[in-house]
Amino acid sequence: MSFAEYEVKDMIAVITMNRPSALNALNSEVLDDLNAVIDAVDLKTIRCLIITGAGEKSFVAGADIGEMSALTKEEGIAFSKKGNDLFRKIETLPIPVIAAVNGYALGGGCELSMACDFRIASENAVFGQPETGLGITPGFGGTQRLARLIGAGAAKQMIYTARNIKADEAMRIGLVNSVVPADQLMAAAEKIAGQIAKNAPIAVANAKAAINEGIQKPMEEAESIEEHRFGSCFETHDQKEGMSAFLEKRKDKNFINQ
Ligand code: DAK
Repeated sequence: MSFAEYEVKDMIAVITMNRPSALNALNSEVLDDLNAVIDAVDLKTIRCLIITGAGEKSFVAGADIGEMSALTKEEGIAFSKKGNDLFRKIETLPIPVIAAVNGYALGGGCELSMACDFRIASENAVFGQPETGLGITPGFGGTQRLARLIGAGAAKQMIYTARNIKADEAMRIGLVNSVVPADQLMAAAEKIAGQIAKNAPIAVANAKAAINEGIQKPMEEAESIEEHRFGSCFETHDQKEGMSAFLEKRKDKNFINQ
């Protein structure tokens, strides 16, 4: 049994964090399984990845507090690096990753969702960075990604107070893109994944990289990143196919990721 179940539906893959006895909390084994599954995603055929949690109560309730409680400083750094490297791998995958947040997304769970391209939440989703109440700072990118997503002021309030917020508040502050009833969450995520999968994967990958890389840079450098990413779509099969389809008034497009 894996703590990260993997399922492929056509061109869409779903990873289900699967440790329901601990609300899918991330211990070293869970991180290793997630890492192995991410490495196994066939990037030639899969056009969008969805990450969700097993059960109806929790996406991921954070890093495993039991395991963390006994860490030395050195082990703490190694654990943080393990999570950071994995989350960065997810963030920079050349396919979009949607977090379908089906309950608690706390600490490392909130951070995992933020390493995804965007978040769709069920009405019972709860987000939070409870770390300061545990005597630590967020360690899997929370101080950085939360501030970039919702602004420094709102991120500081969430992190300093360690207060959990419900889905409607997460929506209001821009942490999630939409909120749907729990029984419609996967259908909603798969619908968006299907819309993405219809488009040219090379263009989607370049758009993702342009946004991710450009957002860290001053506008002039960011524009240069965009120009290169734009240019690298040209002379591909999919650019010719997309434009030919428009000019020929064809609805069907055959994008082959080349
Ligand atoms: N770790 C380990 N076990 C957890 C867990 C977690 N984060 N969250 C829940 N569980 C376990 C509970 O211990 C319980 O196990 P049993 O007692 O049944 O064996 C089971 O899941 C069910 O949980 P509850 O009985 O507590 O369920 P409730 O519905 O009453 O409450 C809850 C649900 C999510 C509100 C509550 O479980 C809770 O507050 N959980 C902890 C949430 C939390 O604080 N998460 C953030 C963890 S800190 C770093 C690297 C990483 C991080 C930080 C630094 N560096 C190395 C620098 C990340 C930190 C975090 O993520």
